[in-house]
Amino acid sequence: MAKVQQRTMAAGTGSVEQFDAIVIGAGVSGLYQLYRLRQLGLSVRCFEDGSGVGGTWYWNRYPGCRFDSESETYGYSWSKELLQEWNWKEHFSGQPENEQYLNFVADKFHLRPNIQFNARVKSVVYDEQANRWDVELENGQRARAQFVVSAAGILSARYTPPFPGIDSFKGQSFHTSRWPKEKVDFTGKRVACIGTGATAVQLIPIVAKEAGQLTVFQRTPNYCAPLRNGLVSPETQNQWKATYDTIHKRIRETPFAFMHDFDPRNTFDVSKEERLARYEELWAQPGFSKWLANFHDIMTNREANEDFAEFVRNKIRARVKDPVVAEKLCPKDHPFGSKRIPLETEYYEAYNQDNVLLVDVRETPIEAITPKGIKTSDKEYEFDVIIYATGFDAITGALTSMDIRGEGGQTLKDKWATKGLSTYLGLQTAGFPNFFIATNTAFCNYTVCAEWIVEWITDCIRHIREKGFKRIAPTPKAEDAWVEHANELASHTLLSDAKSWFMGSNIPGKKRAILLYPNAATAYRQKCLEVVANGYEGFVLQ
Ligand code: NA7
Repeated sequence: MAKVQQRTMAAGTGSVEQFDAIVIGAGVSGLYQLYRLRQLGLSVRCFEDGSGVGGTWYWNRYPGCRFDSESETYGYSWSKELLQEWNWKEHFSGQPENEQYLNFVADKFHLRPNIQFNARVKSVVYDEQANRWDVELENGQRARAQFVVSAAGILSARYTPPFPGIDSFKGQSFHTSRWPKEKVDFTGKRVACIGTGATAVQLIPIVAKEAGQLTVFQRTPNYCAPLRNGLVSPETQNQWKATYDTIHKRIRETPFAFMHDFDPRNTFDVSKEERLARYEELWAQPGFSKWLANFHDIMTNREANEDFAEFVRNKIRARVKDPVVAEKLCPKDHPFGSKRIPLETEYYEAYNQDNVLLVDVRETPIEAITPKGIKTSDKEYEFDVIIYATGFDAITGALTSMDIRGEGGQTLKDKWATKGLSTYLGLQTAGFPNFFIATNTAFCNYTVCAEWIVEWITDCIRHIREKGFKRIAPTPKAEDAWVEHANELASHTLLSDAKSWFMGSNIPGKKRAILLYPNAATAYRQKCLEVVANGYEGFVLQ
């Protein structure tokens, strides 16, 4: 049974609720973390900024938002009952259904009583004497706990470029990750979309069908590959339900926790004809197979990568009628897969519509947002709606947007401003004892690694309590070695050849370093388990 929570009065500051643990965020990681900590017998409060559960699947309501992971691999694997009770409608499930799923989970496991909604965390401050974290919400409410787990997400701090005049626009404007709950009606409207990342690629074909005129402002074209979504037949649904054990076994063995595994051959081990046949075969398959089931040197050998990149460019050229537009849509300045591959449905066909215009902002940069629309170096475009599909301050942004202060009053923001993202295993950062990060920072099908991470943190907290320890934090030496190891691995891949959120280089001024552990998820998990087997090697337990 969870301990009864207590309230105390901190001198002159009003009521402070006391918990064993506080979880920040009620998305995929946060909901499971709450469930596991409660199961452990801890008193837990989850603070969630939104008015409902879902995290990414709560905030990103833009048209077309959906999984790029196969639905049967994205759902939680930790409850056999849940696996049998939930039916996925589509092979790559859409946002409304994903939000419903996470609501279903919250209800089924009675998680809501432990969640406070509309509760944005402002600060998280460590009291060294008491070994407790003081958490304060934007509304001034305060709570205190021995453990804090941030499940605030890797892609939740939105990024809007600071265009001059951005607040002067008289029409409607939306960032894709803060999309309104009410339907936005584009009928007959003049709409702008800034950005052509994975989000925009999902949104553009849908808005193009509705809007009077859609103008896409593109800085960097992406290698977009066909998603090949479809409805799940009752037979397939039943087959998944009968074989979830096999599905989960498989995704725990593949490098990135998808159903796909690399072809063990090198690209140039096979003849040109055979290679092309293999590319076509991959292209015809749904999901990330084109990336993650390709020849295994695709992300390490520049010529191999270029061979497939040109194949993708030819696919784009074949679909876009105007050769000038087609060429603008062909990426040439970064290797295939060095940025996240957007998966698309009728994306390239949108550019064949008379009401869709592509503006290359490398040729004519955006100079300002004006009351009427967008001014580039070439002309002023007038709009009724501007959509910012401009991405996120990934991984670090959700954490540095809170005032998190550890030992000696050091802020996480300052620590990472000078060092860049610095953690040990992505799970903790030195100087912030009992502060855990429950977000998946491996290259991994999100839920799969999030489950591992939540389970690792839960076991760690259990260990601390059972063995009579009070706190855990990594040593600076172990953390530095981990960061160096991750960057060393990245240097052997083509990942650093692109400006992307993987490298933090999508945000002006952000320190450039690999933000996701660039190794197989299986290797990441193995390392985390080894650390435990070696008595929490690299951590100090006191
Ligand atoms: P991304 O992939 O970071 O894409 C953001 C887009 O916004 C990208 O095309 C950027 O161009 C563009 N952008 C950003 N700043 C500007 C300025 N100043 N001018 C013009 N264009 C700009 O974010 P998404 O939301 O699409 O996807 C994020 C992840 O969510 C995705 O990888 C999935 O994992 C889910 P750039 O490429 O930087 O030239």
